Amino acid sequence: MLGLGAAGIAAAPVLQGGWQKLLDADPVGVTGLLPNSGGFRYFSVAASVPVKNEGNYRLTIDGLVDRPRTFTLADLAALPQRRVVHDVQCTDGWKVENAAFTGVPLSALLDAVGVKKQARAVRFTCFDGVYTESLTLDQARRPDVMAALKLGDQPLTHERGGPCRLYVAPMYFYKSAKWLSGITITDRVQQGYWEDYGYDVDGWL
Ligand SMILES: Nc1nc2c(c(=O)[nH]1)N[C@H]1C(S)=C(S)[C@@H](COP(=O)(O)O)O[C@H]1N2
Ligand SMILES: [Mo]
Repeated sequence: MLGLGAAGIAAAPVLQGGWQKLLDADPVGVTGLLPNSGGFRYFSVAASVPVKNEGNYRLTIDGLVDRPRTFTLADLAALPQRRVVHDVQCTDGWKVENAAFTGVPLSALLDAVGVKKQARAVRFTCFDGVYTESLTLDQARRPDVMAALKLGDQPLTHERGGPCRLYVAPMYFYKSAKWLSGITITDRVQQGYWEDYGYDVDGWL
């Protein structure tokens, strides 16, 4: 839809209602035909988001840890990767079946920095400067929770939250913070962006 450009944006207020109905019904799989979407719909609560790449991307892990550390994209790519295939589901009703995310299990990152005994939760921040999320430490250590670098075996695009996003396979997609830039280990769960508007902190599918 973004690819429709200025003409599309000008027509959007008129078209939006019908367009959305078409997407929701998806009679011929039209969402899958939108350029590069793969069935995903673009979400961002920030008006604009900087583009980051191998050169300037950083992921900082701090808080209740023994060895706070900043990872480059190369650091993350050098760690053992896990591929998880799972259905992605947004609370808005759209769904992508059998999405394949690949990345570094969060448990490996937690082990790398050494989590202190009093730690109970993990807070995630993003380089859009706005979005936040959180998990309990037990949830964060699940094998199907990762700092994802790839989708469908291709580098994660900016639109999908690249170069690195959180992916929490067993929960609604709002838990999967895009443009991940910070992980802070805390002593309690601090609710995230959408949870301040009433979403469940435990967003199990
Ligand atoms: N940084 C950031 N992460 C985010 C969001 C957002 O607005 N900003 N939206 C969430 C919601 S509600 C959904 S459904 C998914 C959408 O991801 P997509 O744009 O790759 O489809 O990202 C989640 N993570
Ligand atoms: Mo969502």
